[in-house]
Amino acid sequence: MQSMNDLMHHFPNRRRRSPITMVPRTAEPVEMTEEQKFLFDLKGWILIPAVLEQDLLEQLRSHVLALRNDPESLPEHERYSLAGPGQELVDHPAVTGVLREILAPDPNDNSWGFRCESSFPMVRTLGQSGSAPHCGPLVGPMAYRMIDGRIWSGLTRVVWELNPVKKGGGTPILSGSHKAAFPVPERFRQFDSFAYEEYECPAGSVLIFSESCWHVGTEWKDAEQDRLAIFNCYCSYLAQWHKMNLPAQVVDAMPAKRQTAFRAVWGHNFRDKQHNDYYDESNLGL
Ligand SMILES: O=C(O)CCC(=O)C(=O)O
Repeated sequence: MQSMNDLMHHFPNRRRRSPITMVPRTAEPVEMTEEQKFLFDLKGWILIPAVLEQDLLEQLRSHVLALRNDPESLPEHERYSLAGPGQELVDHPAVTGVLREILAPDPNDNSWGFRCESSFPMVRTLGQSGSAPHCGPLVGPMAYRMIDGRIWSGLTRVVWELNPVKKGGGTPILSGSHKAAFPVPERFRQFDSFAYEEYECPAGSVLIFSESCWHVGTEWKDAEQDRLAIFNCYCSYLAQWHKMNLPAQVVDAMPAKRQTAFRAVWGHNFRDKQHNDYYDESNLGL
C-alpha cells in the first residue's frame, strides 16, 4: 500500500488535507505513464492504488451509504453519486490524465475532452453478486482500438473502490478480450477464475477499464466489510451509450470546467460557428 509520502510525490500540488466538498481542485492531472499505456492496451484495464485523500474517502463512504440507506437525509439534488462529494471524482487528478490519453485531449484550458455519461453507487454485502459476465460495444464509435499509436477506449468505466478489495471480489476482467480476434467461447461467458483476472487493492483505489472487455461482478465473500464503490462511465463528446438522466441542478453545483464533462453529444454547430467545447444549460447531455 502506498504511504502518504508516496502519494504526495505523485501529487506534489495536493495539500496534505484535501479541500472538502465543493471546493474546486487545483491539482494538475497526473499523466498516464508509458507502463500504464502498455498495460491498458495489453489487458484493457489498469488499477491505480490508494489515490483518494482520506477525508474525501470518508465523505464518499458516507455519501454512498446515505444514497443506499437513507436518501431522504440528503437534499433532493444531492441524491446522486455524481453529487455532493461524488462530484470530486468526475475530474479527480488521478484519472483525468488517463482519460485525456485514452478518450480525448482537452480542446482548450477550460474544457475536458471527455464526457461523464453515467454513474451509480454500489453497496455489495456478503453473498451478493453483481452483473453476470458481459461486455460493452465491440464495433462502432465506442469499440476499443489503437489509432496512430494512441489508445481509443470509446466507452471507459472508472470504478472507485471505497473499501479494500480482496482477490476474487470487485469486478474481475477477462484481460485482452477488448481486442480478442476470436469470439469469446461459451465457457468464458461464465466467470472462470482461470481466465478472468482478479485484483486486490486498498480503499481509495481506482480501476479503469475499457467496457469492450468482458467483466463480471463476482460474489462478495469478505465478511469484514461490504464492497463500497462508485461506478462512473466516460465517453467522448461524439458518442453516448447510457441515458444520462441527471438534473441540471446537479451540474449547476459544479465548477465550470467540471461542468463541461456533462455537455451534450455533438461535434460542430455550423450555424453558430461553434465547437462543442462548452457547457451551458442548453447544452446538457440528456
Ligand atoms: O457488478 C459489478 O461489479 C460490475 C458492474 C458493471 O461493470 C456493469 O454493470 O457494467
